Amino acid sequence: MLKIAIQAKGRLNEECVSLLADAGIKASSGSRRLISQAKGFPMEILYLRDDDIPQAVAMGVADIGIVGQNEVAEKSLDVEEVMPLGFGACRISIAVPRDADYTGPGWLAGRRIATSYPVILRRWLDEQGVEAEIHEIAGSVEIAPAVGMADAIFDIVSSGGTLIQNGLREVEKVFPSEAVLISRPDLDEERRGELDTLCFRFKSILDSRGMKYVLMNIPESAVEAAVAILPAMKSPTLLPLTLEGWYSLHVVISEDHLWEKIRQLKEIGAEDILVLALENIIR
Ligand code: PRT
Ligand code: ZN
Repeated sequence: MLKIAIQAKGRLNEECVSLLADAGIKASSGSRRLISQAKGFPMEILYLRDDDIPQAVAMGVADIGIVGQNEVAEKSLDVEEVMPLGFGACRISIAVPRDADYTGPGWLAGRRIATSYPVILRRWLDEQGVEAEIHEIAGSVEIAPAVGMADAIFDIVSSGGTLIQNGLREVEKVFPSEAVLISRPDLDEERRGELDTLCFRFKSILDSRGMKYVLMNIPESAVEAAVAILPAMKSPTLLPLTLEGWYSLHVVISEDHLWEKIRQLKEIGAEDILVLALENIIR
């Protein structure tokens, strides 16, 4: 049986619980218990602080985990990144006071940088050949420049709103991150098989995200033009209607292209277009 570690509460918790649920694995959400037995899959769920997840997996307390790539890189422990999960997107960036005369990484030389990610920062500064003073602080990094504790910060940015509120400007996007499935490297055969099953389910869920199932009625004369407009996994499905000379055409379309494709399809004579949600794509 696999033991998975997920964040107990915080930004990643809800998406972890819903990804597991979409994969047929029911976890008790918002549970205050440290550990719970999942329904629908041979799995135990361990609820931890995100900072502790890489270590729990490296030590074998959990077999697998879901955590931000930022935490995986910062802890630099012996865990495998199995697959990115498409949520929790952010970046770790250097930010300086809005009106600082920042000219490039060299500006940081000899200056003080506040961060909760000293390992990733040190690695980047070394790559840049810059020597700076790293001040490790646990929280509220963004207020450090205003209170005179630092000249710059190295912190997580998502919308950038927090930086603006604190009079800071993002100047270097150093480390892009998203939530990732990690595994201990020494899984036995049984658990590796269970992990493969889990990955298969996750992949089919991620593949279907942002996709719509579209059906329409189309006259025979427009079929060729419709096929040329539509991207499809193999080719669109075409079914004859009982009405002579008309077909029902089915296709999966990415949300990004949906409205443009619909406009083109209407132009060539498609009617009664239905757009449906898609839950899984099993390839
Ligand atoms: O209690 P625990 O230790 O588990 O939680 P935590 O408080 O350490 O982590 P949490 O829940 O804040 O974040 C968990 C993970 O979510 C992080 O490790 C990242 O991988 C990811 N993530 C994605 C983020 C953000 N987006 C994010 N915006 N983590 C933090 N932030 C912070 C950011 O530092 C800023 O202060 O949110 C604030 C708002 O960001 P803006 O740019 O949108 O204003
Ligand atoms: Zn944390």
